[in-house]
Amino acid sequence: MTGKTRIIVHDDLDGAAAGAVAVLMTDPPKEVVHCSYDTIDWHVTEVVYKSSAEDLIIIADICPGPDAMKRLNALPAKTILVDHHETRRDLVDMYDWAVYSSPDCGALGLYKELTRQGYVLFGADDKQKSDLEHFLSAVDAYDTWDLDSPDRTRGEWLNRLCGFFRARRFRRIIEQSFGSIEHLRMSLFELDDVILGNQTDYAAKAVDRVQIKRDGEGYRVGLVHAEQHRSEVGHAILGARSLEVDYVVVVDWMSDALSLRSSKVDVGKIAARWGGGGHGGAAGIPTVHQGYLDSLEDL
Ligand SMILES: [Mn+2]
Repeated sequence: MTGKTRIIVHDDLDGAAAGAVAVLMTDPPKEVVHCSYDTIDWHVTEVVYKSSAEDLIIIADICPGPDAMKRLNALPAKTILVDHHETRRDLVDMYDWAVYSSPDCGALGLYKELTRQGYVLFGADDKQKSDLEHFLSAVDAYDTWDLDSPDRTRGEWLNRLCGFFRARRFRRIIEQSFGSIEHLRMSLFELDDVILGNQTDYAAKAVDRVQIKRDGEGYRVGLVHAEQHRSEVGHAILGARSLEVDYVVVVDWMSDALSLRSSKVDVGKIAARWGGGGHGGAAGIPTVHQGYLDSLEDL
């Protein structure tokens, strides 16, 4: 009887990608756990308890603490750990089944290590293999802050996608598509429900952190930083009666933009004065105009 592949990965984009790599390159049956540093030792303890000598244990983009590493080392089951986090490098270096993959991210490091050990992408054609490699390169550019990489923008987009889907569901999408960009674009259509739910939560949280300012013309301004759902955030703040703002400014440093929204004041005119434009109710200043932000006074 053959054993089970037990996979433990970090619960972020790199971990989800590493989980997909592990699933695509190993034999069934498989079990995948996504975890954080708070829960990794607990999950490893459980795997240690449940595993048999025939199992293959794969841990990637995260490393458990010293006691859990000792317990893994004492197991008869084959274990492969790949991590790139500097903080646990000494621990990783203590065991010959553990690989410190930096400068490669966890997922790319795992892909290279499994390949080195003779594992293959089972049943994948050339396009699927190259899709996965391109996908891993984008994950790597994002996760290791490689700002010069041509894949960096794609990596940022993948990270947002992973945030919407959550790591487990995103991993499954990668397993089905080998990270193909066409398929990932299609997956956006499945996102409506997830996004609508997330937007509402996100906008409600933005209301809690809004700062009230006064602009040069004496208007009461609700200022908030938000990288997503700018319109929903704007509407939520305008609708919050207790804030009584004349207009809202959503600052998005990711895209260097200020979004202005109002139902009382002509924000198009205000934006135009600072090099932007738009309509009475919705306007934008296309690059973050420090002059405008500096002109605001605390209330
Ligand atoms: Mn990572």
